[in-house]
Amino acid sequence: RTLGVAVIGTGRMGSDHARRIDEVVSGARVAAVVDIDADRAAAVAARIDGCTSWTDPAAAMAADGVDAVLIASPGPAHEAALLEAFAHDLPVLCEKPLTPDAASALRVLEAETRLGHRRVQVGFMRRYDEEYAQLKSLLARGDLGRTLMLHCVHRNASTPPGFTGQMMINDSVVHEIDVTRWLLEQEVTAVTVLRPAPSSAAPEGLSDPQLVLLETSGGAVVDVEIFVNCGFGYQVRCEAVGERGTARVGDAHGLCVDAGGRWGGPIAADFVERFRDAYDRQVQAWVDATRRGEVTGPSAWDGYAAAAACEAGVRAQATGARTPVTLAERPALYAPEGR
Ligand code: ISE
Repeated sequence: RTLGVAVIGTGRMGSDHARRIDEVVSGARVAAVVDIDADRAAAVAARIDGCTSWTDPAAAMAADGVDAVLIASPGPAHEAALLEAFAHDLPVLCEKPLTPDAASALRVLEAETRLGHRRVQVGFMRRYDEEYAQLKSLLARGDLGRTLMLHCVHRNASTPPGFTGQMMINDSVVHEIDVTRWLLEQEVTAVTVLRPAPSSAAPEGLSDPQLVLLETSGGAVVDVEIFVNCGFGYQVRCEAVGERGTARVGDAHGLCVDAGGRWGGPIAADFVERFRDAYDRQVQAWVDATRRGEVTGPSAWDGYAAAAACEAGVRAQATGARTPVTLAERPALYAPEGR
């Protein structure tokens, strides 16, 4: 039967996901939307047939026709919504970050472990990007030998008001942390952050760009340029350096025009544009698995491990020191094949 989804949070990602479920994804409908801003929720609901609007996530989850929950509220609101979804034993797609710190992510992990079965897929959508999926298969086949390093670039044209240095780690670099864990099938063991003199275009008080170095349990090293006010567009690149060759994703492969003594092509404006297909595939995969009674994709363990690495990253930002990552023991529920 068609899956009735409650979308929690109708900001940028929540309203885009509601549109996606309504117009793109098959097998699901938006049964309810929730926002602390009642007018904003009502405006989204008004565009969707049979959709109700709420200000309280718990009330929406208990409403008729709600079979599953998509959480797209700000990170600090995720823990309460996840625990409420567990209380109703509802399947959840939770936008990243799972929660903003390791202790709260661990509480979510423990609550899901008490349920005894997986309920959460975390919104690490790069795993559903066509190019990243190809890179993952290539590395898994072993053609390039062992992966020694990843060089990553993560640039946003600009940041919304209130975007902080901590968010550069928790909301932005969290993607490279997940990509590193997923591609290499290793944990992040230490984080170091270097900060060049900030760009004069950086908002007051934001040290932008930064260079984040990740070390992994298998001895790989990953560098991430995070530059969230680069001004010229959205770029995400990743080059894997193996023992026998390298492989790279994220070069713009759109239309390339040679004319007037120049060559070049367009640059995506933002992540909604760059990762549109990945978001579509991610939500469709969640709906399909949920209708089969399964939970697949990035797990609460992946969300927790990323949160622990982010927490070390935020500390490294503040101290300038190389900061080790400590992880709790991995419960049997999260066997590695979930990757
Ligand atoms: C945002 O929350 C995302 O998830 C984007 O992928 C990232 O590029 C951006 O920096 C974050 O703020």
